[in-house]
Amino acid sequence: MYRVQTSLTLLLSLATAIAGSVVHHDDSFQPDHILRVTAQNYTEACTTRYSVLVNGTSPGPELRLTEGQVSWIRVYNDMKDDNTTIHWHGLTAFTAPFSDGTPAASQWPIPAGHFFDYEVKPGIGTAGTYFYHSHVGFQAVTAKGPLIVDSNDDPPFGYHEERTIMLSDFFNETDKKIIDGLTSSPFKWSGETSAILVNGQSRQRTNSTGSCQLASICIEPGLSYRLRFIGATALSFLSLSIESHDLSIIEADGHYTKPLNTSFLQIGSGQRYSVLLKAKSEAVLKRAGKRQFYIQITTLERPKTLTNYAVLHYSSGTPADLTTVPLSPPLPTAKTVQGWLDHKLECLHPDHAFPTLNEVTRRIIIDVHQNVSDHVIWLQNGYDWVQSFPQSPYLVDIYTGRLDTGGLYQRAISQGHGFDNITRTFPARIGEVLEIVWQNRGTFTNGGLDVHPFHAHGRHFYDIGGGDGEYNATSNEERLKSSRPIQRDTSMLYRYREKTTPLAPSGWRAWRVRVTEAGVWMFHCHVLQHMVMGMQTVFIFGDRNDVMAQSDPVDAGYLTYGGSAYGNTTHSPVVRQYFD
Ligand SMILES: *[C@@H]1O[C@H](CO)[C@@H](O)[C@H](O)[C@H]1NC(C)=O
Ligand SMILES: *[C@@H]1O[C@H](CO)[C@@H](O)[C@H](O)[C@H]1NC(C)=O
Ligand SMILES: *[C@@H]1O[C@H](CO)[C@@H](O)[C@H](O)[C@H]1NC(C)=O
Ligand SMILES: *[C@@H]1O[C@H](CO)[C@@H](O)[C@H](O)[C@H]1NC(C)=O
Ligand SMILES: *[C@@H]1O[C@H](CO)[C@@H](O)[C@H](O)[C@H]1NC(C)=O
Ligand SMILES: *[C@@H]1O[C@H](CO)[C@@H](O)[C@H](O)[C@H]1NC(C)=O
Ligand SMILES: *[C@@H]1O[C@H](CO)[C@@H](O)[C@H](O)[C@H]1NC(C)=O
Ligand SMILES: *[C@@H]1O[C@H](CO)[C@@H](O)[C@H](O)[C@H]1NC(C)=O
Ligand SMILES: *[C@@H]1O[C@H](CO)[C@@H](O)[C@H](O)[C@H]1NC(C)=O
Ligand SMILES: *[C@@H]1O[C@H](CO)[C@@H](O)[C@H](O)[C@H]1NC(C)=O
Ligand SMILES: [Cu+2]
Repeated sequence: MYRVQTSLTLLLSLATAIAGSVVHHDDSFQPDHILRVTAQNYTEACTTRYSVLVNGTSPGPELRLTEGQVSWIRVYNDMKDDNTTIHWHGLTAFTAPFSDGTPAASQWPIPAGHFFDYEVKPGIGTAGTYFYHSHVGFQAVTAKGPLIVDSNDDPPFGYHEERTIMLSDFFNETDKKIIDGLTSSPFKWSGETSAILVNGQSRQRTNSTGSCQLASICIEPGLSYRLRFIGATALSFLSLSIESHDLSIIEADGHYTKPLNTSFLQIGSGQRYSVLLKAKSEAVLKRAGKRQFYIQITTLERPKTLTNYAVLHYSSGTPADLTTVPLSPPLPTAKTVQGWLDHKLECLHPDHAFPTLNEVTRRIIIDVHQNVSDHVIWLQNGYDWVQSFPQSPYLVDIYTGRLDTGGLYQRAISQGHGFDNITRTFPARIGEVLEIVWQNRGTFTNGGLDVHPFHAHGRHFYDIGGGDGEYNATSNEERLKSSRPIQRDTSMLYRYREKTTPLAPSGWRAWRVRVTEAGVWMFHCHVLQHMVMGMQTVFIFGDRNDVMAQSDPVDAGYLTYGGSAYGNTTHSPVVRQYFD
């Protein structure tokens, strides 16, 4: 299974030999940004809930980074009894090896009372819309915030101002109660989202008791806006439209696109879109006799549809009315559009890096289905993956030599699916081009189906489409002849029907990925409930030599839980500077 290849002593001596880049982040060190994670009672949607927060609010503060520039982000875990990590969603190929923020995969979590310095360097050309969130348990339902990458150059589209619109779910139960229910026998579902929050705000009814309000997005007549939508829901797949306003999509998951006009957006957890919105003129507003327009947001694919609102408000002497909630939806109630934007959205600039079928070295089919026995779990090729599965993080095990990456690759290839069932990982060699197919199948044993927003850490994938039934590479290749796939980091696996026969194929989503960055990258459904129920996988790119060559040996302080790379009140961390 695991084989010790190198002693820790050797690693330590190597680290000493190049000690120049191992630095003590003592009192003189100034991080570029600081985030403080707490757990406390917090009120959203007129309801108080014990929640994990960043800087005392949900969402936490917006972070702005500049492409090509190194940022150190210090994350304090101010909780009393829980671990945390922060993941830079969408930026993950641009973080130092231990900075991806995935517990059990790329790092030991930050223990209570400790802090960790994340080193992040967004690549040139990655200016766009991202977010940060905890990757521990169910914390990301509240512990998250917008992350915007700016460019030193002007954006390729003109607009006067921008607004960030972060969408999340409100669940009334605590994280602990939700996780306990999802992992217990008998199974207890979390319940459905009780509110859709826009920038942390939601009001369910005009007569709701409490001071909660609808979110207000305030704009000026005549100006043009870039609206940055961030799908940071725990569960909800949302459809969103704005009364009397059309939108023009210009960015998806950090990639500029050719403008595409639409009357609505369909946003899964983990996805982001920027749109241009042309504000109405003063004269048009006068004729219409109104200065505020509802943003109507509807949950899709759930047993019960929830419709919530926010307000697009044209500033004037009078404040917006943020307590009147429509009794019935002013816009038609949205239905799922299967394969929305597939083969339609195009890269703004021609992208010559798309891997053709000839370049594909391996196709990996990942069958996903729910399995109901004493526990209800989600399986990938017959196996679930949860944070408690590995005894120590894979990346740590690669550095210590506990994980034999050569043997791992051999096993995975010989077992047929490219999956190693001992470590529950998909290893790949640098230079490979993978075609990865997520194949939706009916629940064992009742045939139920669900939709899943699949997210990849590491280098973004080229999305080569989705469809009903079972993946057919030949017919998909025909389809690709007339389209230019774009890169994304999250795309939807649809279900096409609510139920089928057990294990029958019902929907697929296919990606192509160039294996370039050595490291440990989570590929998972972004629905927090599904993650807790096992819907996660781990890709290991490169072997031990690739990982070491890329990053040099690390200080031993990264290799143990609460090690010296993790600071606390009496200890300043010993940190390896990766980029500078
Ligand atoms: C978070 O709060 C800390 C102090 O509690 C502050 O120093 C820091 O600037 C805040 N972070 C952001 C991104 O606003
Ligand atoms: C949070 O509120 C609950 C219920 O009102 C209460 O029992 C608990 O003590 C509060 N926790 C904290 C940390 O204030
Ligand atoms: C925190 O993480 C450590 C290391 O993975 C683990 O042993 C411990 O149980 C975790 N603590 C909690 C409260 O989950
Ligand atoms: C939220 O949960 C608490 C405790 O379970 C319950 O008392 C309360 O009624 C719930 N509130 C809503 C709005 O569902
Ligand atoms: C609030 O309004 C809803 C209808 O929107 C009604 O069903 C409910 O009884 C009202 N509640 C109160 C406290 O008036
Ligand atoms: C898209 O919308 C913009 C602004 O509303 C308009 O100027 C443009 O002509 C539209 N493009 C197409 C292709 O319809
Ligand atoms: C799937 O469920 C069946 C019973 O319905 C059970 O026998 C089997 O062990 C389960 N598989 C896994 C991997 O849990
Ligand atoms: C891995 O798969 C092989 C071949 O299907 C099987 O014999 C073996 O029991 C599996 N091991 C584990 C740990 O699941
Ligand atoms: C796959 O698609 C090709 C081309 O459309 C078709 O000829 C072939 O029969 C399909 N294969 C299966 C297994 O359906
Ligand atoms: C702080 O970190 C140092 C070095 O890792 C460790 O020896 C010490 O026990 C830690 N203190 C606390 C309160 O955890
Ligand atoms: Cu899912």
